Amino acid sequence: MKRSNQRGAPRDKGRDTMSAQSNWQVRRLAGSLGAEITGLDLNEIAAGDEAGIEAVMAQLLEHQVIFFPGQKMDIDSHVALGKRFGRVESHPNLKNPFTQHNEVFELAATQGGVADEWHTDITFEDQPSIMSILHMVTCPEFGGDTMWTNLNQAYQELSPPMQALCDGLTALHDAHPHNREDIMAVHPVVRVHPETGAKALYVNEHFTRRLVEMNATESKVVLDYLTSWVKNPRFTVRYHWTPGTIAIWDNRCTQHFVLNDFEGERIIQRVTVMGDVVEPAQPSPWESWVRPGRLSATTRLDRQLNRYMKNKSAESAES
Ligand SMILES: O=C(O)CCC(=O)C(=O)O
Ligand SMILES: [Fe+2]
Repeated sequence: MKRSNQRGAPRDKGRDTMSAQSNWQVRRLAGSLGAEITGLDLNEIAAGDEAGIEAVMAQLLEHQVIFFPGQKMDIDSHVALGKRFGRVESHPNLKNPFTQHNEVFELAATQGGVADEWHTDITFEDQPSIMSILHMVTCPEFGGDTMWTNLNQAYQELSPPMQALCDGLTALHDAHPHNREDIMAVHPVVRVHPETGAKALYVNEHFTRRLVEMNATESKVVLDYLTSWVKNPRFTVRYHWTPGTIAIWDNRCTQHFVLNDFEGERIIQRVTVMGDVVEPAQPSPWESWVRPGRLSATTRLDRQLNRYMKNKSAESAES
């Protein structure tokens, strides 16, 4: 049976998985999520047998974001590690002028690459990313920490009436931060984790634009509330980087945010595992909002949603 708790869910570990991690030291970093793991070489896991990958996945499901300090990974091994978990892809919208590897995405602070708005990666796609694997290549002497928040806990600590409302909603996401408002996807506001069965509050201030079943002003108030609720410090962990650290996070139940409080360069490289299917807590019992009445100045608030709905019905008519 699937189990769910605030921390994600430890899954039953087979004997091989247990022995693969018998020398690991796992140190929890906060009450809500996050653990630092030492005593292993991720290069060996990338090249090794299935038990090592299973063990990493078990730790990820339990802690939602895991950190491996002191690793010495080159790009090939980083990509190989990602491929052990699924299909890897570079960033769909952002150009990557810094590396030759097209599966790797690089962010350099001096080129404007600081992700200082709370988000889950790539939620503007129909099938967003399952997990991200980050290599901290260059980090500042002070500052530049990254925070993660636990979206299972954020959901669980909503009141029952708010949970019931959210369970039946969906939300429109777009790639506006990359100047691509035309790339849109609709996802449930509450999703069910395919492996742990835990429900997560799946809206983020970076990519989520609109609650589909509500009018625009209701949507704004509720979405503002939910996207600020997930930032409750009690749901978070904050990580201070050292060069060479590898972090792996589960995009199905977390958001993250970079503190833009540093000087000089900060470079990260990311391999992104794709192919997520977003399962709702329940099908929405409500129709999508279509603003009744004639066109007016406030019609602009519904224009993007209407465009999305039109595109979708054109697509389904074609197929
Ligand atoms: O720079 C970081 O710590 C995280 C950047 C980020 O948002 C990402 O790689 O998805
Ligand atoms: Fe990100």
